[in-house]
Amino acid sequence: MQQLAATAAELDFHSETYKDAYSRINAIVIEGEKEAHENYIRLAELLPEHKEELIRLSKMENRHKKGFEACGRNLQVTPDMQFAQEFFAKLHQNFQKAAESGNVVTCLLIQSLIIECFAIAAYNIYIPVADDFARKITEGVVKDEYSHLNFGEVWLKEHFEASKAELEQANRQNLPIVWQMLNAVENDAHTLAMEKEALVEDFMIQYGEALSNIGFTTRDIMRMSAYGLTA
Ligand code: Y39
Ligand code: FE
Ligand code: FE
Ligand code: FE
Repeated sequence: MQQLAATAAELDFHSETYKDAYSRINAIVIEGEKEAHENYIRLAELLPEHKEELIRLSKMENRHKKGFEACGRNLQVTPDMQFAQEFFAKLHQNFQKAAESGNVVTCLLIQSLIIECFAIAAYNIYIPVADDFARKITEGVVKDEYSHLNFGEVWLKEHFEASKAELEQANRQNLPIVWQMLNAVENDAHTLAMEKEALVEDFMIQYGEALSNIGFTTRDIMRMSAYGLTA
């Protein structure tokens, strides 16, 4: 805590170094929110009995996107959207493939568990080191992300026995991608005073709790968490 505060106090939000790193992190967040918006619309088609709620979540993601675009403008940073699209490409592809095949369990694991836990970890770690404008926006957003994670948890808990095998397979395929993404952003995150170790720790806590709420045993969670740790 002491160390984090010292690092945060040294941040110059208007320095070229900070703004350069922000052009990629801000773009990742904007692209992530945009894809989340589209993913919840797709999920609404796949789960017509939850259409209204999923469309409501998709609209929240669109508001998040606008909020983070304002954060970039506030610092006079142009987001590097090309970088961000590449950053999300693998998860994006896997979501599209699953949606085309009607594998709703995989879609939920990718968006509502993995991406939401990634967002919650990143936003929790960002809030104490953000500029005042971005902090207020991010505090509002992170509350919504918990409700998105909750949607996935509740649905998967209700369909646990029928979903278990697909969840294990989707975890094995997609968790390693998260570690690759964290590695790709480690240096820029560090420039913003967000440490990779803290991001990994927060992600694993959220994701492990989610798997537990859905019905996995501690033993299952340990085994599933080990995938891709060396990516
Ligand atoms: O559900 C959501 O709103 C998720 C799309 C947003 C993802 C944000 C991903 C943030 C990763 C940032 C990495 C910074 C170190
Ligand atoms: Fe969001
Ligand atoms: Fe979300
Ligand atoms: Fe450091």
